Amino acid sequence: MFTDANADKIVFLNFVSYFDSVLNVSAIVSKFTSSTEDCQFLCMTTLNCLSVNVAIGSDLSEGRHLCQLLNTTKNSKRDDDFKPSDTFHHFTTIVSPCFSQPCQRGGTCHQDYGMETFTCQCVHGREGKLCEIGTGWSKVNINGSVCFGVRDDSYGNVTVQVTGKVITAKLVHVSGSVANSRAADGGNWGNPRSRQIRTVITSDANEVLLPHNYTAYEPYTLEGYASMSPELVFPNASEPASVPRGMGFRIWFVEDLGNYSEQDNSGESCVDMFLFYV
Ligand SMILES: [Ca+2]
Ligand SMILES: [Ca+2]
Repeated sequence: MFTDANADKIVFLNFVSYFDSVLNVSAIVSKFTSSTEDCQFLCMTTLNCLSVNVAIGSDLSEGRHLCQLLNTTKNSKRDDDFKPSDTFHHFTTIVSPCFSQPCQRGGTCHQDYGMETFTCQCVHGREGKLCEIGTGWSKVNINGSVCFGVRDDSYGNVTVQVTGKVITAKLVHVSGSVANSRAADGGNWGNPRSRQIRTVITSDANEVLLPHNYTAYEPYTLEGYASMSPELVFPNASEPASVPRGMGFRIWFVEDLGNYSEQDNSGESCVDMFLFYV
């Protein structure tokens, strides 16, 4: 819990609190809950719930508080629907724009709760609203990690956010594992007992881009890395390539890409993909 910088509101989880206030509209659901947090949780798990009124006083027999789930917010209603109250506190959900991690290249997102906007605090050498200007690693998948499977064309999709010149890419393992046969254990990028790597990056036309000079759809070795490495950093290209916003990349397990020996595979790995801008 922390206090909003510009108001006397207190932010708990992703709710803004308005004590001794009520939004006087019809509830989509009214229930008794044991605490304000339980009421907020009920709202978060109820479709269309955008705010709640929670009774200050409890039901004397049960010790529970009336919880009204509302499908609107004070900002979307007439002013006279939102009023001081002796009997209710009001809490409004905020959909934080920081949840989608908009700040690139290690920038830190700061939510402005009053305005429901954000600012990016960029690391040294980066600038721009999203820290998109400057050189260095930039995460391409900004809405959570990207997962790829091992059979039936279950590649992972990544879309470029920032136009620029790129010299290489890296994949950082986040979760999961992939196995290339029933007998093999799962690894980050392939069989953990092998140095060989079975994960590649292609264009959205399935042309293999990384590793470079890769033609057969086969496991490969990458100097300094193996199938359990936490990340794969591909060697720099001989010269930078132009990468436009909107360009698609795919992350593939090689047997799935080559359509061989894929039906005995299992698992899924989830990764972050970064491009190095120059
Ligand atoms: Ca396939
Ligand atoms: Ca196989």
